[in-house]
Amino acid sequence: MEQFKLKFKEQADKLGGEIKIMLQEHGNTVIGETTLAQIYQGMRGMTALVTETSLLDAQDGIRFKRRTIPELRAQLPKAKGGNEPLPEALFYLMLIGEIPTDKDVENLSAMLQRRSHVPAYVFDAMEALPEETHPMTQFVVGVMALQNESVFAKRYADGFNKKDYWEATLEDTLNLIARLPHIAAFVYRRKYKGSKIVQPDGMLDWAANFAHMLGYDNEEFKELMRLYMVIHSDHEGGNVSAHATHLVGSALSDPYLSYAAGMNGLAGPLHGLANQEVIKWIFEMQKELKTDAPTSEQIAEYVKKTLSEGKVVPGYGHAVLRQTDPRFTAQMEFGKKHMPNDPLVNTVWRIYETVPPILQGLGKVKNPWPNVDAHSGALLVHYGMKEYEYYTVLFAVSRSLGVLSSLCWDRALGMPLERPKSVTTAAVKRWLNKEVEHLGD
Ligand code: HAX
Repeated sequence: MEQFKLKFKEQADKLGGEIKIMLQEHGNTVIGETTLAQIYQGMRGMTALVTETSLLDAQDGIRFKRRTIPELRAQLPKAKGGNEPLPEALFYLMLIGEIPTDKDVENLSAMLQRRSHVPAYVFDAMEALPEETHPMTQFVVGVMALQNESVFAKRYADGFNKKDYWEATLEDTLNLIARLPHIAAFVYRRKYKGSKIVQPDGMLDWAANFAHMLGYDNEEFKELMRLYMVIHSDHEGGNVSAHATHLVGSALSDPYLSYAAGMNGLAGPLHGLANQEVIKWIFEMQKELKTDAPTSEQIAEYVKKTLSEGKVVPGYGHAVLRQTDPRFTAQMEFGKKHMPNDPLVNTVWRIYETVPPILQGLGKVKNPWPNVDAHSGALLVHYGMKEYEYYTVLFAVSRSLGVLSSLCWDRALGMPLERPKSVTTAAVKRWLNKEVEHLGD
């Protein structure tokens, strides 16, 4: 068995043993209360899941093994001549729990390269869709077609020992992560570049090869892809894409089925699709105001109009964060370094000065600050990628690193089927009226 797999198994066995003892000693310890409002209002603030890959703090943002985004940018290995962290290194950190050496990352990149072949029937399945089909739908159809290759599904059908679930899940995870950039690049080249497919370059790291297959060989764009793939990878377990992947995986649906489910959630405008909505909204503002550099006053007016039409300001707000998202800040730093005078990027920064006080003034928005999606599109447009409907596919490729790592942990730790209790409003009323002793009776 590959060294990487053995290392993961070692970590998982160690943690599994610790959890067993912890549950023996503290299994009945109460961790909090649940309010009626919480079950009606999206379960905000309810601790109900265990996710090993990352932990979100409302003020400091996401941490991976206790490391913040700025720390990851400083500590994770880089490509030769590059300054941004390699996503393979973060994947290693999420599974093995330590910062890999340059050699570890090289081995992992090579392992992904070896697994990256996508069978022709997958592209045929995507080709069967009308070209105007949304890129996220095309992408998920590609993933679903590839499910035929699932090692987990095959071994389960043959009847395998539950002790081996983790290995088949990791096998599928590595294969899927290796192949996703090909599927994603195919969607882009098919829909926007007359189906002129760019062949992979086996000498490049995972993110740079993805940039290359998309048709962007600019070194700066490759750096952007490395950063992009790192910062979008994971955001603890309760967000829609991570939670959906985990939930579907808990039925022992294989990693292809589980990841596809998560990505269907990512394709919602309140989640990952917000990145396309942000740029669409800015383009529409520029068109309406007949300028590509709107002033703060003009932006403020436009924001108020958006709100008056009963719409949200895309890229702002968060269910957990209560500060500017460090993933926004990382992209702002990238912009300041590589394109400080770009008009669209400057507009994003002017929006950042303008929107928070307006949202604060509404008195109901819990977090008026920008999230990751407020910035990403402007950086992509700078390098020529203006096809904003495609942006969520980039997010999806990155998110595979986090949600699939989590799935490996789920199976290695023997996580069971997820099945919370639900109630009807009639049952709630009966309970409030003291007609029954327990909620749900
Ligand atoms: N613009 C206008 N109103 C907003 C708002 C925004 N950006 N953010 C929140 N609100 C409103 C909510 O719609 C809600 O209004 P109602 O009570 O009238 O329904 C109220 O403020 C309270 O919401 P909240 O508690 O602050 O926020 P939620 O936890 O319910 O929702 C969302 C979090 C991210 C969904 C929300 O802030 C939003 O819709 N933002 C815009 C879309 C967006 O950027 N999504 C991407 C989020 C990050 C992510 O997952 N990326 O993938």
